[in-house]
Amino acid sequence: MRFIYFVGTAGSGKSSLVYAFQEWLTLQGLDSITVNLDPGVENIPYQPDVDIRDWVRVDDVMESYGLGPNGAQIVAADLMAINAKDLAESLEKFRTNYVLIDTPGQIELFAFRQSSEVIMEELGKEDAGLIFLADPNLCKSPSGFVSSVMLAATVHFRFSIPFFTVLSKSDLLKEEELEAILGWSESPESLYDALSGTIDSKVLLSIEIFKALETIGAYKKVVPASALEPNGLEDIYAMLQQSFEGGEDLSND
Ligand SMILES: Nc1nc2c(ncn2[C@@H]2O[C@H](COP(=O)(O)OP(=O)(O)OP(=O)(O)O)[C@@H](O)[C@H]2O)c(=O)[nH]1
Ligand SMILES: [Mg+2]
Repeated sequence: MRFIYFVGTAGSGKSSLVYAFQEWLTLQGLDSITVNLDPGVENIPYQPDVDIRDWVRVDDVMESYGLGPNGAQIVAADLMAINAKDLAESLEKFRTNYVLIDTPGQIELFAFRQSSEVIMEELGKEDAGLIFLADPNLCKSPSGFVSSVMLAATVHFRFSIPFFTVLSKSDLLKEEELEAILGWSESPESLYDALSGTIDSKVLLSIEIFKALETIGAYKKVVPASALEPNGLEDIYAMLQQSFEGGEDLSND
C-alpha cells in the first residue's frame, strides 16, 4: 500500500483532487481507497472508505469541551493522534495499491500539530508521498508564488517523505499565467527577474533563498492539474510512480 497525503490551504482543491485522482486510477484499472482525515468536514465529493469522523467529530468536540469552532478544530486534530492505531487497523483490511488521504481544510491543523506525524508513523513512512496543492490565485503573482513556495517548504520541513507540488485548479489560469508560473518554478533566475519588477521584494529575497529551497526539494517544477477538467492526473501518477518505483508501473496486487 502506498499512502498519498493531499495537503493544501483551505479550499485549494484537496477533496476534489482526491476524488478525481481516484476516478482516474479506476479508469486505469488501478485500485485505490480514500481516507478522510478532516474531522470537521460536512460534505465530501466522494464516499470515504475510512473516515476519521467515525472517531472524532468537530461538532462533538465543540459540545463536550464547550469550545468554539476554531478551538474545537485544534482539539479534534489532537484527538486524532489517540485514534491513529485504530485508523491504521481499519486500513489493514483493504487490499489496495493506493491510499488517498484527504487532510483538513486548515493546513496548519495537519502541518503543525503532532497528530499528523503520529498518523504517518502509524501508517508507515516508507511508502508514502505528500502532494502539496498550490493555490492558482496565489501563484499568479511572483510574490504570491514565492509565498506558496515558502509555505510548501514549511510543510516539507515537517515531514520526511517524498514531496510533490501540484498547481491546483489549473483550468482557472489563462495560458500565459500558467506558462509564467511554470517558468518561475523551473528557474530561480526567472522568478528573481519577475520579482525584481516589484517593490521591496528584491531587498527581502535573495536568489540564494530560492537555491536553498531548491536544495531541500520545496522549490521545484510544479505540475499543473485540474480536478474539474480533469487534467494533469496522469502527470501526478507518473511523478508518484517515479518516486515509488523508479518509473515502473504498478500491478494490481
Ligand atoms: N475550477 C476548478 N474548481 C475546483 C477544482 N477543484 C476544486 N474546485 C472548487 O474549489 C472549491 C474547493 O474545492 P475542495 O475540493 O472542497 O477543496 P478543499 O481543499 O478540499 O477544501 P477544504 O477541505 O474546505 O479546505 C470547490 O468549490 C470546488 O468545486 C478545479 O480543478 N477547478
Ligand atoms: Mg476538503
